[in-house]
Amino acid sequence: MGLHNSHHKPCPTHLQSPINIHTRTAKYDPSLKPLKFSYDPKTAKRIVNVGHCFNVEFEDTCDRSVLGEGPLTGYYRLCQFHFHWGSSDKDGSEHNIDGKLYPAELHIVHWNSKKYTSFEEAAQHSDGVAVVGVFLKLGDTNPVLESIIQNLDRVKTKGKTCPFTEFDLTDLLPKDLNYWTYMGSLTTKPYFECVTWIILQEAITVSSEQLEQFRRLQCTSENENPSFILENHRPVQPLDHRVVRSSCP
Ligand code: BO1
Ligand code: ZN
Repeated sequence: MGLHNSHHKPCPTHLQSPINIHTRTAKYDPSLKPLKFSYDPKTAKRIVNVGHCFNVEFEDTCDRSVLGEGPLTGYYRLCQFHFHWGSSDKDGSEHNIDGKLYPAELHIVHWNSKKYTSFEEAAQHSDGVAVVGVFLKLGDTNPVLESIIQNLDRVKTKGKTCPFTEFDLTDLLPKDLNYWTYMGSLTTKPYFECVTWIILQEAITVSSEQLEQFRRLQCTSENENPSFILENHRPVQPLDHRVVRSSCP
């Protein structure tokens, strides 16, 4: 009795992120629509050092900056973006592409404001959150990134904030908006399985000097012995039965 059930017992963490994306196994889905970014530069608010990274926060009390279409049903409201990086330029991204890591990865975080009233509520549902991932590859100094990095000495330690307004996030995106998509989780605590991941296939550039500025941020508060955010990327998690879909053949 019950033996026939033993090979599909419930698994509490089967939709975790990040993952390795095996590009040849990703399935082209012609029903996937192009992404529709509609960001208002006036919703940019401030930069916060949260200890494990820095968040660039946006006003998210109304649908002024939203992401729609793509794999999504309805519109998702922009709330923040942040980066993941590594202790050297050899690694740092969370998602891997065919086993390869990029030096950093941008995450643009949105929540389903049609169905839920806050990020915290949305994060408890599988259709609650949409994160756009953009890889950073080594190259020339990125001038748009530079406008953010210029402010990092004002949020050197954990808990510090500084105003950051009038920022057009669409300027940070690559030209080609083709993507891979799959269902997964937040990559930090509380690791909720609430995320429609949308990983852009084209990377943007970052210079080695700019990555060095990320590593100068401190995970400690002003009154503590300084310790630095040298790396903040989670290792890849099992894909299990999930299928990664591609917006292009
Ligand atoms: S990520 O994009 O999967 N790396 C990710 C991981 C954790 C969060 C967001 C994105 N955390 C949440 C916090 C909330 C906060 C929200 C928006 O970010 O748990 O407290 O409101 O900033
Ligand atoms: Zn992230």
